[in-house]
Amino acid sequence: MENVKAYYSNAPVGGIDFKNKNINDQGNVLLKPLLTGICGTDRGIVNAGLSFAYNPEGYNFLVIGHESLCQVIESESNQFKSGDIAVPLVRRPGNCPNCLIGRPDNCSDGDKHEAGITGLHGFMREEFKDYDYNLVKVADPSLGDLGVLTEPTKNVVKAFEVFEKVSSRSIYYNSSSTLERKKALIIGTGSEAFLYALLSRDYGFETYILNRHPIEKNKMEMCQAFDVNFVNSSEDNDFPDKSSIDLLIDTSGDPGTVFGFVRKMNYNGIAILFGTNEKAPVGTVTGSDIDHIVERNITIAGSVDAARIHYIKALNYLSKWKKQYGNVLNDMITGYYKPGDLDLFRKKPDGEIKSVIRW
Ligand code: DN4
Ligand code: BGC
Ligand code: ZN
Ligand code: ZN
Repeated sequence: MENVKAYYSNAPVGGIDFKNKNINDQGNVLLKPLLTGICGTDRGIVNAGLSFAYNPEGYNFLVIGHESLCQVIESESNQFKSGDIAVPLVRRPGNCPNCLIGRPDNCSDGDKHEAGITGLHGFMREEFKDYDYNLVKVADPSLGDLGVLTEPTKNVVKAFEVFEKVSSRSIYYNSSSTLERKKALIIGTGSEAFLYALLSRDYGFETYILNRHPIEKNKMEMCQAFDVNFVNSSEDNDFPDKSSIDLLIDTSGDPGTVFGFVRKMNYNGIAILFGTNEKAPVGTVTGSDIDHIVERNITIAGSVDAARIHYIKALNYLSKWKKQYGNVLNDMITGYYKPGDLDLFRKKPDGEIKSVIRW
């Protein structure tokens, strides 16, 4: 069984040999990217701030781009035809038990790969090949360009799966069976933070999104449209006035900020750490912080990536939100750029929620 790669569902046993090959040479579907989203991970790789990223074996470079909306050009698969719109999966399984059951997002030995991030070339190229079992079809034509948000949204859907599992350890919902007046605080105001805010509202949380400076007009308007409250932590030190945060989601990776708010969490609170920032200043956790976490049964969980099911659910959420919020949702894409606009990787454009490259 050594070196045999097994894949879930209809995927063949003995799939990609990762050694000396890359994803773009193999597959039964030829794809052309339409849009590529840019995120904190891409900027981390380009600016040498992500130590876990590495090149494919045998290469001294990595093609980046993991948030892709593609069109099928040619297909030898009966599941796709030319003209179909598809989103490729980022993470490709290794051989651990979680990878073998279709949950490489929960890989138990780290022997997996991520396109455009860890050991596999990504999708920022004019065309590439992939296998049908690595592609999720975008069936709703009304989504249009918003299909490019499938990849970042899938992370959020998985993190809420973590929330559901942890919250089931005790009675977390109100006796009215809802989450009304339960407080969710999301740290950060980037694309992932706004997607978390949308899903948090969907669950019924009273939702707050936070940064340590004011946010631009377009973001304020988006908060209003989504019924989300913005907190500027540099002006409002007292938020929340008592320990009342039921769900804390961090997209900043800043330990000082995270533990500042863990101190303000409610009984049975759940904190999900999602942001990574190797350059963040060191934070302090005190004995009374640990006391607070223990005495209140607070859980702090990490969440990374997502599985195929979360991409499918992400597409359903995006279709639902498109109906609910109309063109406001389109405003999540704050800028279209060309493949050669390299400044995009060094500096965030003002008011950026999601910048995309149009091919
Ligand atoms: P992003 O747009 O850079 O979002 C980070 C946000 O955090 C920005 O709005 C920052 O504001 C804000 N921020 C930074 N420091 C603080 C602070 N001290 N207090 C409040 N807000 C702060 O990146 P993204 O939305 O694309 O991704 C968010 C994070 O999640 C990144 O660290 C990614 O590496 C990570 N990520 C993880 C996964 C996964 O686990 C997937 C995708 C992304 P400003 O500094 O821009 O003003 O699967
Ligand atoms: C991607 C995830 C990936 C994570 C860490 C994120 O930007 O969305 O799929 O697991 O980076 O590499
Ligand atoms: Zn990303
Ligand atoms: Zn694994």
